[in-house]
Amino acid sequence: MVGIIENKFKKKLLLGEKQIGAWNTICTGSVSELFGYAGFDWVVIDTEHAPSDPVVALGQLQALEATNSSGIVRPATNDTVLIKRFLDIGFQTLIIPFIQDGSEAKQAVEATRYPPEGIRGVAGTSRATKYGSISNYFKEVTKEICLVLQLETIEALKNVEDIASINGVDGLFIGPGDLAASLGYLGNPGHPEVKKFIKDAIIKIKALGKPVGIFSLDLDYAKECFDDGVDFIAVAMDTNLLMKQSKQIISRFKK
Ligand code: 3PY
Ligand code: MG
Repeated sequence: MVGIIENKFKKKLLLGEKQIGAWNTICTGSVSELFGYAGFDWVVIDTEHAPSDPVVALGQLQALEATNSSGIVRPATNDTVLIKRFLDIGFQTLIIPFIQDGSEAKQAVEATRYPPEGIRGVAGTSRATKYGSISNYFKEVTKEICLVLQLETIEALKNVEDIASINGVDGLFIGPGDLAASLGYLGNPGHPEVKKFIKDAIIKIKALGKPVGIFSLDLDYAKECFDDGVDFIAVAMDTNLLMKQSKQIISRFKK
């Protein structure tokens, strides 16, 4: 019998250690482990905006586990059954998109908890329990689960106090792409009005005592966000890196 697996990402979050991450949308373990070996603290295995599902994400998580990087899954939606499936295959940290209010936050928390605190279904020999080898899994699992909720609309930020007050919410994550759309600046997350809104949101979330994360491929802006108090930032995405680098190479040879 073995003990519960420590959630390194959550531990660092609680210690206030800043962490940088990568967004993995090319759904293969090769890319996940590449990001891990490159040295990112965490990697989001995206299934919201990527052609993926729990079967594919499992291979990506297994690949990442050979590195020092923490695997985080983003389910396509705040769905109890999907969340259960990702937990059962061994994800400990989840980032749930489009949380709009306290009741949706509560629903997400309950999906990650066994009764009586929640409604997670029970599987005794899942991969999460090392197929029944983790003796204290049911008792200890909650403290190693890290639930991050994405706030990406005006509505969500209006309800940020309610969302943050739900017990079991470990962190909040700003989605600049969707937030920009919600503010009327579709495709322009770098617009000054969006940045101003985000800055205020960061201040609000920090005042509520919650760790806050964000996604930004603009590295100067990402550094500013760190200075403003953001705890974890995704600063790279596989498709973006490949496309950018490919175009740069081609431009050396073709006008
Ligand atoms: C967004 O920017 O909307 C995202 O979901 C990515 O962080
Ligand atoms: Mg989004």
